[in-house]
Amino acid sequence: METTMRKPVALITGANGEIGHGLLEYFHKKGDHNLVALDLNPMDKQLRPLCHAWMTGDILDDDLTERLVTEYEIHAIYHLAALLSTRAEFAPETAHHVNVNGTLKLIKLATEQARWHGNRVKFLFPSSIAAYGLPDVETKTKVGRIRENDWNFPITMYGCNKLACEHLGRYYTFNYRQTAAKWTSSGVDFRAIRFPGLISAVTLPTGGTSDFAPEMIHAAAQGQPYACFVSERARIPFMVMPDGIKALISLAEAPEDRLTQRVYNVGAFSPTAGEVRDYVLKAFPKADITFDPDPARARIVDTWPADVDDSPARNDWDWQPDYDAQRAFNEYLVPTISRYYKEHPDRK
Ligand code: AKB
Repeated sequence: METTMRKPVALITGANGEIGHGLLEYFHKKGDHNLVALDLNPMDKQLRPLCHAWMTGDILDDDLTERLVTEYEIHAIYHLAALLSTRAEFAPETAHHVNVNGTLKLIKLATEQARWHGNRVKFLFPSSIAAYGLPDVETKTKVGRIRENDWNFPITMYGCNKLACEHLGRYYTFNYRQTAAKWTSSGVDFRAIRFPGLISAVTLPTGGTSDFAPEMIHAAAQGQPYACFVSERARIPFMVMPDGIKALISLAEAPEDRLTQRVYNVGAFSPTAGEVRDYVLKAFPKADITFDPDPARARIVDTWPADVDDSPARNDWDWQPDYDAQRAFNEYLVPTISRYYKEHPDRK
């Protein structure tokens, strides 16, 4: 007998990216395979067995999302697809279209899904420290760790997009169609994390401005020279990918009545680019690392905070990173990257 039931799943967009890799591996280890992965490019062959299904296409393509909802009942969305900060500056309007209109479209899809199946749809959104904009390095140094509602004056299109999406998520969660005669919730339960620069031992980011740290480490592990595009003194917060995944999952699983806000900072460690170089040299003493700042990218990094105050995340959902800088390098980055390039000499 043919069934008209649709399969309940979680949707991951941008699933081929850095966070997508980590998230799919996390769910696989947990034994949860009810995932549909969506990406602009065909899914990485190694990730395909980790999900129930994968689709190739643009989140803005209506035919694709129509096809998606005819086959699946969506209960959670991890919306990772985005154009990162440096790439977005090359095509700001396209970035707005993908980053904001794409997110709005998926939030709307979440409201429709909630109406269909009667349950709220969790919408997990990776926001970024790019949502901040400090006016100059002097102020950045003086204010130190900053809270979510301070310094929300991004200078990049990507930062503007992230901030806009945070507001849209909050609006749909609390105020959607607030003037209706009989108000009902949109059914969307939006939650966002303002990620620092993320560093993975197995993937490299593309098009970001915090990319200098992962690029420096991966270049050293491959025995390649690296010219860093910010100065030695540039400081922003970073986090290794296992902590990034932990943060996303902890926020997704947090009881809603404990959430005092919908957008959270998370911190781990906050080195200067020079300190990242020192950690890399300790592990790879022959690494050839120089500094050749690119004025535009260096300026962007100078507007991002030196560190973040993540006390709301610590209080509301017990956030605590597993890795400080020392442990990140000694126990995760160096051993995993070294093993990775030994096992995948073709990726060099
Ligand atoms: C970028 O550099 O664009 C991202 C970010 C900090 O959100 N890694």
